Amino acid sequence: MFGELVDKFDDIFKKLRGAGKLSEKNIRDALREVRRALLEADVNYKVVKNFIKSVEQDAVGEKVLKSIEPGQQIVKIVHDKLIELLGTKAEPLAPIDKSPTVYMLCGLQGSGKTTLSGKLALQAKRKNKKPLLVAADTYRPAAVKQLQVLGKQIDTDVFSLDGKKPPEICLQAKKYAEKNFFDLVILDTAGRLHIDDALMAELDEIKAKVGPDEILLVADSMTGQDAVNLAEQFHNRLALTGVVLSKLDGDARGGAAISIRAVTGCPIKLVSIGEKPSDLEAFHPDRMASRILGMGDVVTLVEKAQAVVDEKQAEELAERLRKNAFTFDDFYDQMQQLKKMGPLDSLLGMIPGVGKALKGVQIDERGLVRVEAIIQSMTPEERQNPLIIDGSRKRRIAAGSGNSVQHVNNLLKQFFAMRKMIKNVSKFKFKGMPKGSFPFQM
Ligand SMILES: Nc1nc2c(ncn2[C@@H]2O[C@H](COP(=O)(O)OP(=O)(O)O)[C@@H](O)[C@H]2O)c(=O)[nH]1
Ligand SMILES: [Mg+2]
Repeated sequence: MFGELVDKFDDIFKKLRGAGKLSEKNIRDALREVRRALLEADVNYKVVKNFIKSVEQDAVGEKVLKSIEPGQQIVKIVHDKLIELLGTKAEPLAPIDKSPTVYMLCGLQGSGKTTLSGKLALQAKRKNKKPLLVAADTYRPAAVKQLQVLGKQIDTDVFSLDGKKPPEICLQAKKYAEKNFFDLVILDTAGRLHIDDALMAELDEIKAKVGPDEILLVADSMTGQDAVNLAEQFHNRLALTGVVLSKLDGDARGGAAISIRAVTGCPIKLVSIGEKPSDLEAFHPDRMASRILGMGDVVTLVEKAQAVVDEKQAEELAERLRKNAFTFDDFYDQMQQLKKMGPLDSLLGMIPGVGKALKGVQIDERGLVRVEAIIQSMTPEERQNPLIIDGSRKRRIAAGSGNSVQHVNNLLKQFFAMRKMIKNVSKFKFKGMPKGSFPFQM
């Protein structure tokens, strides 16, 4: 996320921190670099201008210059101002407390509306709410089918009506949800290639007929300033309740994320960080500012872990670790939990300093697939007691998983080394997070 911008901030801050004594000129030079970095990240130029002005007001003064660590002070000022720019505090979605609550999604074609529908449905299910997906895109031939496939994948009902216009479909869906005790209705509306009046009129009509609790614009963060302009136009016409930035996992430069709130006044509520139904995060201005400034985001990482790690399971695992009874079954479970947390590189990027260290390194998720295949080719007995795996068992496992004996050997070696290491650290409380075990070098 925001790779280049993060790097530039890192360089600028390193210079500031290293300077010891700062002069007003040092500071102005640094701010000029900040300005350039933001512009190159495609942040709206007016937003940049105001941002630099407000940082400058606080940064160039006796108080900062005479402080013990002026460089650190300036980093803090930039951080604080960036949080302000991003919206200060997180704005959660409207609670799912009606029968039904309605979320309406809109945006251009390909921005990620349908994908987001699935993510929101999954999130609702995890809170024990019953969601209904509504196929309100009747223009693209395969759109209804796409939603039905997605619905099946996450085990969620999909509402569709042949031969009706989207506003009517949405209204009927809401009635259906009322009657059948759904908690949340998610309207997956049609997009267009560009904003046009017919689209806006249709969205207006849906809004008037259904009275949604949330009107969310899905904006593709890869499109930079176009996303900002789009958000402005949608907001003027529909009075959005929030923006969802999609595809933030890609090589978006950050311009959309940093400008949208300031330009439109509309809060960013969620960010979409991948194609899988679980790749969704709440937007927290403070955490996002930390990530942009290369400070990592440990809070989100811990939350992700908590969402997928079963507390009781973690306790049991800790107990087994203390007794040195860690098996390949445990190992496999840990891998599955890690996978549920999201794409590996986006997780690593949240650890302070790691994002930078891994720059340019392609994380090879295929290594994980190989490890999985090898473990799956073991018998239950071998998984429980890996010490019995001798030469002929190794050859069988290698053949069964489509790997070489060398690969099996590597995994066993790493497993035993890890078990030993875990035993040494298990006097500390083990919280269910895989420690030092990933990624594998295979
Ligand atoms: N990498 C990435 N791809 C996404 C994300 N959201 C959607 N996509 C992909 O973008 C494409 C268009 O998404 P879709 O939901 O069909 O867009 P819609 O036309 O707005 O409904 C699909 O290939 C999705 O898999 C995201 O957050 N990250
Ligand atoms: Mg769609």
